Amino acid sequence: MVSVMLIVIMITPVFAEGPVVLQGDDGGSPPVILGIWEQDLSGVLEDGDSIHSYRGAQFLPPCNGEERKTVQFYAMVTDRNGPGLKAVNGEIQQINGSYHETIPLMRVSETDGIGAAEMSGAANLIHYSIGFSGKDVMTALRNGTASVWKGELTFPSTLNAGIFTVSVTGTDTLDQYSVSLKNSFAYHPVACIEYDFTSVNYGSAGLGTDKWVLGDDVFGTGDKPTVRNTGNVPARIRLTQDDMDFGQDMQGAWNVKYNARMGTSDNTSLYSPGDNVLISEVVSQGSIEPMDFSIQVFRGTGSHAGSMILGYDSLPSEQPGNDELPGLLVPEFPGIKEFMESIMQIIDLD
Ligand SMILES: [Ca+2]
Ligand SMILES: [Ca+2]
Ligand SMILES: [Ca+2]
Repeated sequence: MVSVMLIVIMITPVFAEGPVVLQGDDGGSPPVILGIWEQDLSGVLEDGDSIHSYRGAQFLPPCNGEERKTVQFYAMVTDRNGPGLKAVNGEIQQINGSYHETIPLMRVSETDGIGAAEMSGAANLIHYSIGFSGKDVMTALRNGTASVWKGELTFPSTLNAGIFTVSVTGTDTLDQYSVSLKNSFAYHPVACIEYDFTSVNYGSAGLGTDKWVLGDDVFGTGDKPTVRNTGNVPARIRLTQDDMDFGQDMQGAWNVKYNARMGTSDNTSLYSPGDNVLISEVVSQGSIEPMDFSIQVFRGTGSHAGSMILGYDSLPSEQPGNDELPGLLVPEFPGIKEFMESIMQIIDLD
């Protein structure tokens, strides 16, 4: 009896190919998740860290209207049963959030799997199970003792910014579960402010009268100004206008004044040319708000045109506790073209 046990122990290394993990018994040992990662469809694997300065994945909202955010989940799995792996599942949830999804991962072809693993490994995205190196895992993928599995999730761009955890588990044909492997990714806080107007036409007005252009809550009716936020944190609008060449009087007072308000608020911001105005109302993520603008001319004649510059400040996430989360970096320059937008303003004096 003792000698038989010894033979088993000695034989095992003789048949071993590659890392120790790939050895098992006749199928009775559970699968092992060797490594997992997340990537997006941006072409650079993670649009929140395109040069891969930070370990793991950092993502941004698409900032493109109704477009949703898609994240792909990959796992590299081994089991002595090889093709007898039955299922691989991912559980994704947001820390301090209500978002919680469980998705199946499907096996991808060996060629596709190896290609994806090489790219994500080079981008420092992969979280390996303790005891396994990238080299171990690549060897296992190449000799066919491990396989790559992939799942996908698409969520609204306006989902709160924050940290998401990913937990992947595999099952073999004997219904034995692997230990789950956990990772996390960041959905970076970015407000995506979009306007449906490229000009504000005050029309014709008399001197000294307050002439308003009223917005609506329909995005796409540019003659009635509207702003929306398709990002994942709230924002406040900033704006400044030039003097449309109305100039100043002898005492240095401007010959024109402006006013603006947003949403359903009665709060208005009265300002002069060159003032940097911060609208007090907040554009929440996912909301569509009307913007109203007015002009009052004290001295001048004829037609005037000028420019208005619109910008915004991102506000902290509405997600409670998100400000305490580690590793949630705010991109210094998110590369959003709407960050500052210059539009035309026009008026005809009666
Ligand atoms: Ca097994
Ligand atoms: Ca990264
Ligand atoms: Ca509109």
